[in-house]
Amino acid sequence: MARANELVEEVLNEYRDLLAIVSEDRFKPRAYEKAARSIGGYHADIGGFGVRELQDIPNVGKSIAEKVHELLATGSMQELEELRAQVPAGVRQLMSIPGLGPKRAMILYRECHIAGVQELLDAIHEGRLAGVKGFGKKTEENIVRGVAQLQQSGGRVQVGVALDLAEELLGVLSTVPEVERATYAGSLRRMAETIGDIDLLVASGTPGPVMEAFASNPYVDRVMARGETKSSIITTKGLQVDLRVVPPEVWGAALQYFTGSKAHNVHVREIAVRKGLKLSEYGLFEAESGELIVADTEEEVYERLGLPWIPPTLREDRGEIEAARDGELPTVIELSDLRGDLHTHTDLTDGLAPLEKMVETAAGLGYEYYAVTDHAPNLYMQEMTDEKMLRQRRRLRELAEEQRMVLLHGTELNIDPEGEVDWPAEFLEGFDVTVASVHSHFNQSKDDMTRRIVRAMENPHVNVIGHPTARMIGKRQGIEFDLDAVFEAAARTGTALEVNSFPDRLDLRDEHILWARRHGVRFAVDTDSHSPVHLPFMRFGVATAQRGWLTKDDVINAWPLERLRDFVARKRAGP
Ligand code: DGT
Ligand code: CA
Ligand code: CA
Ligand code: ZN
Repeated sequence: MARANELVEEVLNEYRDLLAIVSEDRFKPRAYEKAARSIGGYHADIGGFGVRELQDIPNVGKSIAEKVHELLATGSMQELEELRAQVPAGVRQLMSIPGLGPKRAMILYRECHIAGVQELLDAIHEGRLAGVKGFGKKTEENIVRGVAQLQQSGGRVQVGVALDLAEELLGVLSTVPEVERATYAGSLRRMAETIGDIDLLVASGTPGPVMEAFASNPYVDRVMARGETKSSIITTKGLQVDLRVVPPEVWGAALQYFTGSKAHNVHVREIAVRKGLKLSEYGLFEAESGELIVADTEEEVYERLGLPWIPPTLREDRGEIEAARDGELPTVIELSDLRGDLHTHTDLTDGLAPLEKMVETAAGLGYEYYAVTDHAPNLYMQEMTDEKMLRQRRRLRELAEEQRMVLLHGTELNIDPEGEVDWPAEFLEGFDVTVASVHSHFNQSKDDMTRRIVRAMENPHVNVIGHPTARMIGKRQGIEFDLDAVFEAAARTGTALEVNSFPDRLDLRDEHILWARRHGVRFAVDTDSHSPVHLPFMRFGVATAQRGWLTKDDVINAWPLERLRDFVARKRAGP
């Protein structure tokens, strides 16, 4: 089962939202938000925790600990139930529209009786918001745009959410004795950034008990369709899951078919047709005679078509089939190629765990080096100072002596509207490596934004541009700049572009990576961890890098330490 932490985080966030809607107190909702985040990022499962232990978690005081304990013990929270009774669910939904806060949501409900996204759109179109305090023309336009953004995500979920659920479901299915093999296919196996539905594939000679277990698993909200070898359910979180059961001897063909993408499959099938063959989920057949040729493994299917096996993350018909045919498929980077993480935080700024805990967890992942990159002073709420940074550096150097892993002292700088960063060269000199990111002024013109980022990359002490487009999947579109100009400058200045592994960022995204790669850009696949539980997010960054066709040679943190240090030193030395 999933950790209690995630459930509690979700419930506290709901409580926070409802509080923000009904109460004038600005600090209380903020306290719940912080507690939710700390609990979500806490390294241990809080399932069996008492009030005392809960209070050991950062940002969790006595009163919140008691509420969480009530939730863990009884499955609900009295005060949350009371708020739910006061505020219809649709009002909270209004808050999720980018640009519409809790106060406006409450005004809409109290004064216009609007309690849902569609009702709000109708009211805008009918001009019913004219004259309502706080809803000018400009606000209305922002709302309409925000709703469009929300609907674009169209019920798709982040890959991380889908992967957790798929693994839980495979756990359930693996307990059925009749199951010989089970895996996920579809967009999840291709590790697309968002997932429409989960496709599970099972090999079994006796589908009956498999279907039974699937239809009655604890995550089912309703069963949409149930057949002998095909079923679909909707889970309690609203996500659809399709299951197909196939005979073990056609596993490879079925896996190939259900992994997709559709475009990739169409192209592969054309190749089959040209060879006088027919490819389906049941195998590769002689077209004339209908005789089965292969079905056992994906490798055999591809081989018989004259192709090497193609990694699922590449199967988007973006040239991978031609490359495979010509023997030019890249050897894409693997998780095991990563030697370190170059973008991580501690509780010195907005991280949730102390330096020691982060380092210990990273060392457990087998890294050769690890950079700590807490926020620099211009992100004011983090209250960073030179002294704090230097004190952290001393502590890090001490810790390094007890480690086999090399510890690098870095920072995440803020790129200001002109492209300058926090500290002068003399101070930046003291860091082993730096990340620089856009954290403010997201609405500059495209030209200004391009100049801003290029200027930051021209700084000899900036090594990695963090989450380059600053998008938040399903929430924020991301900044716009001239891609060619920025990618060209990255290659020219010896600045790596980040592939941020956080599942709600995945930034750069796959298409941008493909594009940047053609300019000869180097990349850093980093987690931007704010807690030890974020460190394993590296798998999402690696998958995104694969989808952008990166090899380990393209990625600076897959390099040996000496080569990485040389990358930093060369830029500092100048042309
Ligand atoms: P999603 O669910 O929107 O994130 O994307 P997919 O790729 O998982 O799409 P889905 O769930 O509709 O289908 C799963 C795979 O099954 C798809 O990638 C390829 C295969 N498939 C489904 N329908 C067709 C079809 O009509 N033709 C072909 N060639 N393949 C199909
Ligand atoms: Ca799917
Ligand atoms: Ca599907
Ligand atoms: Zn960061």
